[in-house]
Amino acid sequence: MSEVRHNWTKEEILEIYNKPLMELLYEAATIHRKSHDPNVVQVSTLLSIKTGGCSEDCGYCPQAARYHTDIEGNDLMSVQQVKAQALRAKAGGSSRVCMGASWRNVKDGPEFDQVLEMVRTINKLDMEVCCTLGMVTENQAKRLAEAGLYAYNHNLDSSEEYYKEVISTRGFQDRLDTIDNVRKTNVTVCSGGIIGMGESVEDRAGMLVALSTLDPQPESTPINALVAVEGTPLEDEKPVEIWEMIRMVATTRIVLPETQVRLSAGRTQMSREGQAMCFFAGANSIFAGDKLLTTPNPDVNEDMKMFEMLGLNPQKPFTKKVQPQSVEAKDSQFEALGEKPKWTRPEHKIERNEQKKQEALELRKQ
Ligand code: SAM
Ligand code: DTB
Ligand code: SF4
Repeated sequence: MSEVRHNWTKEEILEIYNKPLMELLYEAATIHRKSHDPNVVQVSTLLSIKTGGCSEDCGYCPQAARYHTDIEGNDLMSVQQVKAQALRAKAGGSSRVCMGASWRNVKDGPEFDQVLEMVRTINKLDMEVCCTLGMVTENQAKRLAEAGLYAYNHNLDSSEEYYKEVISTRGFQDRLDTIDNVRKTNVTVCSGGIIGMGESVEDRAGMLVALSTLDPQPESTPINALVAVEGTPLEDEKPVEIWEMIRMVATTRIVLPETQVRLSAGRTQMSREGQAMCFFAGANSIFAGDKLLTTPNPDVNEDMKMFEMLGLNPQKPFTKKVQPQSVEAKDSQFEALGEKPKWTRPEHKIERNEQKKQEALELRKQ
């Protein structure tokens, strides 16, 4: 086991990030081996259970209704559809299903009840269940836990400073508050961010300060490379260089030694060699399946060939933590409180988000 520190400074993290690469890799790989089997990689399958039409202005996101992207929107999937997809994912070697919804926050009501039923259904297939549904209250987090949720994904996305340059419709503190609410249950926390949004290396270090200060630290940390989607404010950002991804993964591994570092969005741009270096640097999880939420991901068969070539084995479900029990809806201890959300809406202006919204309005008039 490695010592877990919650007092990393930005300067210390920058020093790690900027080390000569061979030293950085050696240090990260050494720490990795203290807490993890270097030949085991956890495989999650993403499932977009409700797609597009989102009220938020996240500058990276093709699902924000205000931008003009050509994704296909969908209402909430049925429990049966979700079960069929989960069985497919299981057959393909995934130990976890991560259900994403294009919501700002969870609202009590029939749709949330349906999501709780999806959680029960997948847990009964003996797979780890993760949800990423936006902000949640303590009561909602408890209801998800009671249904058998294993993990909740809620990314900090960037440093607190750069967050304001990307999103104006919700605040960084709201993200921390949601993570806090999840922490009041036995659901594990999955939180990470995105690189390649035009942020500085200082911002990347700032995000890692915020993640490492969480006590306990997140059980899993996705590192996404921006998928620059046409029509979003970040459409023109340059692709992340593989070296930046490797440095970010290695630094995350050193600063969050026990977390499962997930190589997330952006793998279609990465060679096998590049991904192998990320695994060496401490990445030990991926999203598998030919689609992320709305954008492409490498083919599952190609991923399995890569695993074989590198001698990697998919992690068995519930290796890190025991399977939660699902309480049936009729036996639930909790009721929907119908709380009025207390989440903030800072609504400062972000020039490029405003511009893309205007362009979308013009395009819709045509
Ligand atoms: N609506 C919920 C929320 O924002 O928390 C859950 C779904 S949201 C799509 C989940 C995460 O996906 C975001 O926090 C962001 O980190 C990541 N993401 C979204 N679009 C992305 C993109 N174009 N490239 C990389 N990561 C992206
Ligand atoms: C995370 O950190 N990355 C995933 C998952 N958590 C929900 C989402 C990536 C989305 C990439 C863009 C898309 O496919 O829409
Ligand atoms: Fe909505 Fe989540 Fe996309 Fe932001 S990241 S626009 S909250 S779906």
